[in-house]
Amino acid sequence: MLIRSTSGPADILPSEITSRALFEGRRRFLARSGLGLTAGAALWYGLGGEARAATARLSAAASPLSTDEALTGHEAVTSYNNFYEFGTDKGDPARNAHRMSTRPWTVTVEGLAARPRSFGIDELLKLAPLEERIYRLRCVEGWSMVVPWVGFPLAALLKAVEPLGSAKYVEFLTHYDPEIMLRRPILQWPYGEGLRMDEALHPLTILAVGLYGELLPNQNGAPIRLVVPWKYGFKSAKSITTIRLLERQPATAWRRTAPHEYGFYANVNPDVSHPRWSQATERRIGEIRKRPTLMFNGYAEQVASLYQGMDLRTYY
Ligand SMILES: Nc1nc2c(c(=O)[nH]1)N[C@H]1C(S)=C(S)[C@@H](COP(=O)(O)O)O[C@H]1N2
Ligand SMILES: [Mo]
Repeated sequence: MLIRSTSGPADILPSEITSRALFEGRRRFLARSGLGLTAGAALWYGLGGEARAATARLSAAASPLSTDEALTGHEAVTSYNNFYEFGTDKGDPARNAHRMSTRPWTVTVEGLAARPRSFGIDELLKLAPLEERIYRLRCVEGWSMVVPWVGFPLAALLKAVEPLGSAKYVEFLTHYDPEIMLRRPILQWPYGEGLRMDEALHPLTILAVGLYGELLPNQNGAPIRLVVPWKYGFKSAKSITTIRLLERQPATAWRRTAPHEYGFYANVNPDVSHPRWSQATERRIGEIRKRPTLMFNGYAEQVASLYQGMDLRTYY
């Protein structure tokens, strides 16, 4: 359930703005007590020079698939980003992504399905019960975070369009607007990613619409992005507009650019180095000492069976 205030800043009392500490404390309490999560928080957008307030409360049930590791702070999660359309420095997306308008927004699901169709974003927010999924995110660059996403299984959306038996892969294409995004072809725009159908239907694979109980900030891929926790971050395409069901493996943005460095599978694998650096360890944002990287980012128990019999050096 999503409640959005249509009122302006004058109507919002300071007491209604839930502080982060309070939010976290309440979330922990709810998690401990086994109750569903009802997170309240207020977002302040700096738009066109004047501050505009919008309350965006996402109500989501705590998922048993969450990790209980310490969360990376909200500030780091929303200011240390990769979203190359808005620039290649970690701070660029937070500086520039406010230019993207995320309402109205449509996601078109097309290709090999019995009922292909488009979904408005508000429809997607109600498609399935929202859950809070606390997942590790590991970037191929060697840093990692723990993020409290709010979202729903991608499988719920795919089932709604009834994939045909011939659909073996799912392609994701994201928003590209040269008026507000980089024109230099650092990657081929729009950003594309892909999953095999069994990966796409896996219960760990979600479409996220929020984090920390709030609607997604633009720099994190508003209004809807993929999160595939056992794969490197680059699989988790942001600001999705098109989802295609295909018979053949789609091309993907990073693989097009550097096929020897970025494979289709992109499973977190400490045994297979990136050609230019090791993937054996990672630095959790906020920590100094590196920690060992776990196979499938720690989700081996749930996903290793998907890759049985595959040589993970060939299919990296
Ligand atoms: N559209 C788009 N999606 C993207 C990217 C991008 O450049 N463009 N970067 C990817 C990479 S490399 C990572 S590590 C994650 C980072 O997600 P975060 O900024 O929310 O932590 O987003 C992924 N999704
Ligand atoms: Mo990444």
